Amino acid sequence: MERILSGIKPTGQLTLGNYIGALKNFSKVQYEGETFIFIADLHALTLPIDPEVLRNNSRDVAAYYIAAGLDPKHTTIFLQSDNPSHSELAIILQNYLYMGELSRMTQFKDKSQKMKEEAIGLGLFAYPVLMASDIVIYDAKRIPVGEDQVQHVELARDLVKRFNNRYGDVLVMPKAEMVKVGARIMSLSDPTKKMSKSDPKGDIYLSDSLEVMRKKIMSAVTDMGREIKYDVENKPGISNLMTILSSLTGKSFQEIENEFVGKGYGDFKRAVADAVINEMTPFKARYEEVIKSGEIDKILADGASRARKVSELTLKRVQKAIGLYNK
Ligand code: AQP
Repeated sequence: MERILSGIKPTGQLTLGNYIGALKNFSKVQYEGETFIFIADLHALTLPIDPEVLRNNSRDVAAYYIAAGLDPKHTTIFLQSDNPSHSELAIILQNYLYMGELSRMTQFKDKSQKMKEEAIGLGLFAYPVLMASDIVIYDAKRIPVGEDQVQHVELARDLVKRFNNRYGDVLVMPKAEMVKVGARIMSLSDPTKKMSKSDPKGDIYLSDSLEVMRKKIMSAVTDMGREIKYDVENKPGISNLMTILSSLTGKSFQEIENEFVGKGYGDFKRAVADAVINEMTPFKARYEEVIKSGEIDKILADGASRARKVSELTLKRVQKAIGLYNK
């Protein structure tokens, strides 16, 4: 059985983008392999975060995983910080990725852009090293991610190639995979920018009430004209809303265009809001149940112990291959 691995950083309120590009897909693919889904709490430290916020967000991400349908009996759900093998492997693998390639990563450039150089943490720069370790430590082949994380998986592939060229067939080659529709949901206030947890405007947060979600969709930025047409260049706002509608209902862009011939933006936005609310109503109810059930800590503890068993074997294999004494 192939291993599938992914994670989400508990850096802020998860968005509809995280739901469509990641969460919903995780629960869809989980039974296609041996699946590991973690809460990337060490990655969340790469930018300043309040300890209490980090703790609460971490619990929330776990609850959202289960609410989205991840099955803890099948899928290993755990906190990254509960498995020290990730960090141990990162210390080794950092020697096989180079400053030049790390400095070319889009996420690093975006996040460090407005910072003074002396304030940019080493962790932010080395983020892809830890991410490569998260992946290869489980011999994971399939990495379901949104579009923004593909570049990091590509770098992990470069690392595996480099490492294996030197030491033989030690690491398993991973591959990023994205949902067909919705791998990059854009901001509702600026549809040329990705919908992001760290952007206070233009996001639909999974924690928003259903009424707030509807209001945000009804006031989403749209484009000139009144035609409902998928055209990212000339109609980025409508195209983004069509992507949301398509990913939640399974309707193709053509079907949506046909359905709204002769209708205006108002009718279309109402349909998008209905689809989001339809999806979010049971999801949010399930989230509340999970939080109340008190089952999260046990799921995370069981997950961590399963994860550690698997990753210790890879770590040993790597240590032995590179010549660490007595491994
Ligand atoms: N807008 C999006 N559309 C589709 N997929 C998305 N993802 C994120 N935003 C969208 C995917 O969600 C997974 C988890 O994301 P992450 O927590 O690892 O990091 P991020 O979402 O890339 O970070 P943000 O939202 O910019 O917020 P910060 O950096 O502040 O935490 C990933 O698979 C991601 O692709």
